Amino acid sequence: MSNLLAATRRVLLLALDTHRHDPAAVAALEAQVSRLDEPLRVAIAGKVKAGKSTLLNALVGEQVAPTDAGECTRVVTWYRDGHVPRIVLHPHEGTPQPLTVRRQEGALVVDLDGTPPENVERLVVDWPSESLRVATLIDTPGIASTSTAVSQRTVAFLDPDDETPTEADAVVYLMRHLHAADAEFLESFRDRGVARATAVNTVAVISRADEIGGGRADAMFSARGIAQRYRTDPTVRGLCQNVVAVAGLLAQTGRTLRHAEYTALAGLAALPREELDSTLLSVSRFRQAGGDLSTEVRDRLVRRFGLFGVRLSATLIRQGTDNPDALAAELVSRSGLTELQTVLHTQFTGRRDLLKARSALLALDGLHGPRDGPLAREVERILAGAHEFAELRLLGALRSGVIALPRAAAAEAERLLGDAGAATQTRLGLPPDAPLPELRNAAFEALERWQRNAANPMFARATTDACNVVIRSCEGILAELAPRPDAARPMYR
Ligand SMILES: Nc1nc2c(ncn2[C@@H]2O[C@H](COP(=O)(O)OP(=O)(O)OP(=O)(O)O)[C@@H](O)[C@H]2O)c(=O)[nH]1
Ligand SMILES: [Mg+2]
Repeated sequence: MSNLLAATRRVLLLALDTHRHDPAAVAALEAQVSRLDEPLRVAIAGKVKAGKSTLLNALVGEQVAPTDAGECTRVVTWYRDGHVPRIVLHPHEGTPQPLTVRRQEGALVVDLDGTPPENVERLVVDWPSESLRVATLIDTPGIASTSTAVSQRTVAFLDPDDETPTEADAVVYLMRHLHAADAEFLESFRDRGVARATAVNTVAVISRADEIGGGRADAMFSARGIAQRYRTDPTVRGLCQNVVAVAGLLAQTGRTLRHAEYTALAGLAALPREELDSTLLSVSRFRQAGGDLSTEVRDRLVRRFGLFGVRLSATLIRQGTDNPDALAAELVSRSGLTELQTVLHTQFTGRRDLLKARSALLALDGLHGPRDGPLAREVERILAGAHEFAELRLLGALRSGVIALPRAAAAEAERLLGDAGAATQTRLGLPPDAPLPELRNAAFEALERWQRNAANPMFARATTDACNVVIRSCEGILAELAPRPDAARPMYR
């Protein structure tokens, strides 16, 4: 376990002792202690029908989240790794109750068993899944919906301004385009506590990317271009860590492709090209087209692949993708899912301990108690002492433009602070297999460069302070790369 997590656990135990006469506080603190050992909690948020549940399914690789209109899309649902499939409904009041686990056409069916959605605090789905072992995923109801009560449930769940501390350690925020409401929403869950004004725990996704530009063949290319633009946009940079374009439907279907679907698509691919192109101009044309496939099969294909996905699959099969596995892999690779997984890995799971510690300290911060007692001092000591938090704060400041550095220097600072990933090689901008001497050299050069920056008399005080944080990161990297004097000694005696 990292030092930071160990320190966080100590301070939670100290808090437990301080609040031992307050049962509510004890329960809240005990939950925080066990949360430290759990997988990271990642919430999927965004507007109604942004494609949240579909993307969640794509990440899990199974259809566990209901994606059509239905009451279950209106409650917060947790998906955790578990030995046996199980669904438990947690009402706002009363005891949790198990629900029946049922599958229909390969998709999990969730039935609230008569409980009105507004009475449900959350659903917890346990599902055996490799993907969920790394992170628990939380599907949230759409925001800015016509039903404001539903929006409020999501905002209440995510917004640290609320009385309750944040339940999620990180957020994937989906948007189809950058509407004003999206920007407002991102603003609304900017940090107010530990890492003020950073968007360290948010990744944005341009969702349903295949629909961009009316679903033309180059939709994904355009979507990647838009993501790239957002990534460098100063406002967006201040709100989230990264922006990725993903066609969740392609990814979900790719990961759950069935043999019969491949066969149907292969049949379409065998049609004369002009005939196929013309039937695929619109959903209604495609539904009404003659040929071997029934309307029902065509409907299912459109639902599962989207028009873009049907077109793409037929093209791929024509170009030689001659089996279901190859088609599935191709769909996933074109969907942008792999890119998102990489980003989630470097930005979230790679920073697990830091994000966990941050959530726990936020929760402690929310507990009412003396601000100057030993507990408050201990929290302060961790916040001020842990260099990871200094890095986080500076990243936030750099991203939001509060600290002015020349462009190239700012980019290097962000990299050294671990913006693109905390691994030493990534921080130094070198490939993962770079040899040790090269890594050391690069680290020394970076250190010297930032020492010179720190001595620059033209820089404002805040900028010089920022340089000192980067220097500290360089020193950390060098310490990491130094031969350890005690390396030969056994770890335990
Ligand atoms: N073409 C296309 N359609 C998509 C994509 N993702 C989702 N959809 C469709 O959009 C509709 C809504 O998808 P969901 O995944 O249920 O969206 P959601 O954000 O969970 O919706 P709510 O929970 O009701 O707010 C469904 O009909 C999906 O099939 C995508 O990447 N491409
Ligand atoms: Mg949904």
